Amino acid sequence: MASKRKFTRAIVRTPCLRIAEGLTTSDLGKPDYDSTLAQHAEYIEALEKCGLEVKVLPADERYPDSVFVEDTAVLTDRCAVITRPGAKSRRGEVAAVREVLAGFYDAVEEIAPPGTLEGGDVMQVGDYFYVGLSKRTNASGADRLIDILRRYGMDGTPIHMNDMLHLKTGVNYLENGCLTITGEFTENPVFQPFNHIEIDSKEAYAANCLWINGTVLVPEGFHRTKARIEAAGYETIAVDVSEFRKIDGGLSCLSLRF
Ligand code: CIR
Repeated sequence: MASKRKFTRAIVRTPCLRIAEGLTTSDLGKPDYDSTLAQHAEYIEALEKCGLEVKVLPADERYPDSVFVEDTAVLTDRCAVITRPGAKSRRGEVAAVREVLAGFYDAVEEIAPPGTLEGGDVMQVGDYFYVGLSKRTNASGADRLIDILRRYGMDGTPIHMNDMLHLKTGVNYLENGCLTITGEFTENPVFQPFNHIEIDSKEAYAANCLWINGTVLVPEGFHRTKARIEAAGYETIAVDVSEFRKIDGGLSCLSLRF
């Protein structure tokens, strides 16, 4: 596909033994630890197939949700922004990510209190960032992020939302003017200028797809969505993340790309 965007690296974090204690709203049961490890390895392999060098952070037993590194930072080509997760049990996850990002970025910014922000609420479209006001990201966190982005020549806007966990639970940018989109976001005027690959409620989980260097990772088992994305001209890789789904995690949550 035509987008010139290019990622070269990703950061992921090994699932910890306490992953079954992760926050969840689903009724899909508890993740099985060995299966999460196997699926995580498959996920890393998919990132590598897309050309990324993957840095794997060690598991941290203090934080059951720490495998979902996406929520701990917002990465741009000019700066990294360390978040302040709205979920209190996740707040300490940022320390290890801050440390590793300091090795890759000269400019590392922070979301300061009373702001809260989780990376799953941030969707990048070029130099413009859509920031979901979810239960995890408040107006102060969104404003603070947008202030930081402006200092670096970028911009953004807050997006009101009702019932999804994160913005990217329901809308994801596949570059080339194209979004996967579902539920409450489908009719949002802000997203009307884009081409929509509308995901119906039966496959809503698959709206959280992940574009990497022209290939789209799609969760395993969502055949209609996969076919629609392929029909739009993308290569796809199906990745089984069913164990992470049990604690509300999707494909994008499992990595930071830059
Ligand atoms: C949580 O509730 O925080 C985790 N169990 C799931 C986080 C998913 N992250 C994401 O969508 N970016």
